[in-house]
Amino acid sequence: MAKSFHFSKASVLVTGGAGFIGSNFIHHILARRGFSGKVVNLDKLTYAGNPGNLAGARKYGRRYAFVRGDICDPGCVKAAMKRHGVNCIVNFAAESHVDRSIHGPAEFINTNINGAFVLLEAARELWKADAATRFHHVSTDEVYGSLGPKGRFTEKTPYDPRSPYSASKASSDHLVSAYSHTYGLQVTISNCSNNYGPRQFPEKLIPLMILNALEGKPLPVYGDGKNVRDWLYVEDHCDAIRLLLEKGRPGETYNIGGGCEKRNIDLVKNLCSALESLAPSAANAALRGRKYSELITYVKDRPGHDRRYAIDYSKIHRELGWNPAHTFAEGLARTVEWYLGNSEWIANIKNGSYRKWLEKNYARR
Ligand code: NAD
Ligand code: TDX
Repeated sequence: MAKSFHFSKASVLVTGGAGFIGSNFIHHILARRGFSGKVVNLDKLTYAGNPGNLAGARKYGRRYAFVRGDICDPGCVKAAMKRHGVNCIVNFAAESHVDRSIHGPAEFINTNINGAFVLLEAARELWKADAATRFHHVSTDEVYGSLGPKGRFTEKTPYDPRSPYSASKASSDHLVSAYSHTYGLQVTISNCSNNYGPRQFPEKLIPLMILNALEGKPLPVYGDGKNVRDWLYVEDHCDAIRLLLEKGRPGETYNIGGGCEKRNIDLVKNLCSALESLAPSAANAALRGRKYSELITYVKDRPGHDRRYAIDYSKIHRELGWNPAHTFAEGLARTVEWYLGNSEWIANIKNGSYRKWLEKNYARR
């Protein structure tokens, strides 16, 4: 008799679990009552992967394992799957920063497209032995392109990616979808809007602005600052992915969003206000008497900068009852508090000491 898939007991291969969303997802599911399965974190530890993001996961003993490896390496992927009896793959691993994709697209093509292909092939092999094997692909709203002043992206919006990053994510989405149609692999895809929260690498808008503000450095706003993003607290994204793994319909795509559209300039001003209440500029010597908002500096625009993103998440709400649980004000305050309380994490990134630790502990074989 064919096996059925139960996420609560699964052996889950999480790729890219040392990054921002992947690490939050691992903490989220391991801490959840009702999840008795196991997590295997397969991460290459690029500049964006930080083993410190999983500090605390050791307490789960044999229910958590880390494998340093590349999703583009079929041998490594298959060995990790076999060793840990994997029957569920959640693919977070990616090159994720749009600006980097503009300056150097090659690694985006490699990891985001070829890496997804390697994972799908490995999953197809597992699927021959266990047809219930599940594959969830984590993707972005950027595959849909740019919106005018009205409307929101639905799951039926045609793909129109505009940056090397979004084009590579769109390609991987198509591959995942093709493996469902062609081979009957049990896949789900989620396309999510901009995340923010603890452990985000300080190249992305919110953590970059927090760190610059605390050091009294300029807060660089691209172009006219009127580009709009739809912001979602990372914990809400993790909760949505878990629900999709528990109850999502295989073969389907689900949009996930915050229902929280903000112009970049307004967001940066909100952030300056949050910082004023949690770490007043008057008490920060680096500010030399200035308010955080006085650091805002308009700079040259990002090439091909998408104007507006907004997500219609009514499908996941209707089918699975999901809603974002955090308001933007709550999420932003928690985020600022996290960065204020984790100066060692920040210092390790700035001085690169975690890379030395990483090379010592995870030397390539
Ligand atoms: P991130 O850059 O913080 O983390 C990416 C992780 O992937 C890192 O730990 C890195 O070491 C790992 N990685 C990179 N290349 C690898 C490879 N070849 N093999 C194995 N591991 C590799 O990214 P993030 O912001 O956490 O995004 C995670 C996923 O979510 C990505 O697929 C991204 O496209 C998607 N997404 C992100 C957002 C967002 O706002 N950050 C929104 C929607 C979707
Ligand atoms: O210094 C900055 N100044 C600025 O004005 C930076 C880093 C960004 N911006 C703008 C560009 C965007 O309009 O802020 C907005 C957000 O920028 P990013 O944080 O770089 O995110 P974005 O390009 O929107 O992409 C993010 O959301 C979708 C993630 O990086 C992607 O991985 C995800 O798919």
